[in-house]
Amino acid sequence: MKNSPPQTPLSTPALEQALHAVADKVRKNDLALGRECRNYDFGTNNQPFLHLFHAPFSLCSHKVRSVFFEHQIPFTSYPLSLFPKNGVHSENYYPEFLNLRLLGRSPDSMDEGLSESFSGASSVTQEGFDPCVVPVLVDLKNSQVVTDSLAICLYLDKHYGNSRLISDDSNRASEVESQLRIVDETPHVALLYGANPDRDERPAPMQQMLVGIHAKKVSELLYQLSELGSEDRHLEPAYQAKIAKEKSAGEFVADPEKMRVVISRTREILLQLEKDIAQGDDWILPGPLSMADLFWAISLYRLQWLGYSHFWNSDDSLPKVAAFASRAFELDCVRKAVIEWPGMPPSQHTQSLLN
Ligand SMILES: N[C@@H](CCC(=O)N[C@@H](CS)C(=O)NCC(=O)O)C(=O)O
Repeated sequence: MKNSPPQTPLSTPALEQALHAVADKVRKNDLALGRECRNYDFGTNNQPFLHLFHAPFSLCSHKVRSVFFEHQIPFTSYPLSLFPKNGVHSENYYPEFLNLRLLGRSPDSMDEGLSESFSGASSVTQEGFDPCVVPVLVDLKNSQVVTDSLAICLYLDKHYGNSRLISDDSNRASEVESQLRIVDETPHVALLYGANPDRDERPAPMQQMLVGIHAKKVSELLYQLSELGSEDRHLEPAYQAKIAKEKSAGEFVADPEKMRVVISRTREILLQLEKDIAQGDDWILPGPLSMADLFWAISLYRLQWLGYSHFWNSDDSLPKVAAFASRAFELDCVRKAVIEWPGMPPSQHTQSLLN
């Protein structure tokens, strides 16, 4: 399974050094970005040993934050700016960040190249390993770096949540995990970066911000490449792979036919979800709340944010999905980690959920 973290603990001093190299750099930017990096200690008053590098609007970060909040696992939060802002370059492209992230590349993704192409989703199983993305979890207690949102969620649940959101029962665990994979393979990235060629309903400020975004990302990557010191030359292939991926993503989302395929694929995924919920009761799977419910809540919230909730809302088209969404958007962990998280950009499609 490609979502497994490295098994062998890393050397603690090397890990602490890599962690502080990124943390020190991003802390210097906090003032310029008006950003609060803080400890969520959930009343323990202990210094958390889990450190999360993430971003306010990143769907992969939403999944991880919701698991942290559902289990009330203490963590130190470093929200990164993924786009250049107020004179600060994209923080996820800093060499210090790539060095940290590459420490967490799982053994089963080592034999494959870095991700260079774009399918519309962000699943590591489909796309391969991207060295320049959030979230990244650093666990100083177990000396581990975990780099994929699904892997991080499974890791947190297993090590710090008594497997409550997955289950100790192997049949149920595999049902939960198969739902997690469906969400992971839903083309959320294409739906964000690309317009619906027939009716673009993404919030206007986001539409404007995304004009020429892939070229801007490439220029940020070229900037970091040009500034690379001799000690970081080993990162050149990682930057080159990301440049190739961003060029491919830019071409993908500019192609109306590809976007139509992505949209109709999303609709099919939701039709299947309707059938799956019909087998259960209140949640996606029968029984207690599972990680599948959190992932689907986050996926549906993103789709609604982007203007795609007509898939389940219009003319009572998918009533089970609609009922699930209303219930799931009330979950405390989803509200705290996603809907009310500071820095989430507004959307006219989700405004009513904030009141
Ligand atoms: N498979 C990875 C994908 C991570 C990913 O694509 N992260 C996005 C945000 S959701 C990102 O950091 N994008 C910034 C970029 O590509 O420059 C995961 O699930 O963690």
